[in-house]
Amino acid sequence: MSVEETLILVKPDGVARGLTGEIIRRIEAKGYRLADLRLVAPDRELLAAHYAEHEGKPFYEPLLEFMASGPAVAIRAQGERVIEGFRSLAGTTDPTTAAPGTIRGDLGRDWGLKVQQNLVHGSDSPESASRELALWFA
Ligand code: RTP
Ligand code: MG
Repeated sequence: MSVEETLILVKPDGVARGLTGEIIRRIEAKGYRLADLRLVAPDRELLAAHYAEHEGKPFYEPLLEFMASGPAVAIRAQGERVIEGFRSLAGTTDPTTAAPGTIRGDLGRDWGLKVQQNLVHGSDSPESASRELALWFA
């Protein structure tokens, strides 16, 4: 058994579109446990720390602007191999190519949207998870 914790975010587009419940339903249906949950209006400092690995990339500024556009729901989720498992539930980064059955594949819209509007975030390693959980649940 490898019980892990991960940070899941329902990004501002997911909250604004009223998809928080549907996304949480999928997380719970998979059997993951919600250990903590909060609505957060992230400030620039939090977003810059969260996305430090992307600083300098062309999509960095639009990404921070989008993430500051409205509240996000931060979730501390627990489960066996939840880090990889949630990323698989989420689907590939770009919703236009994400597989059906995934959150981004089923719920992401394919016109008029930027890649960053992909509904959810999930930590990509145990190190990222502990770093990101400390930021969002400070
Ligand atoms: P996440 O970190 O949000 O779970 O998503 P990810 O691993 O699939 O994507 P990552 O490469 O870490 O990128 C972080 C977020 O930046 C936005 N992005 N925009 N080319 C672009 O315009 C572009 N590439 C990435 C997405 O919101 C992505 O989730
Ligand atoms: Mg990532």
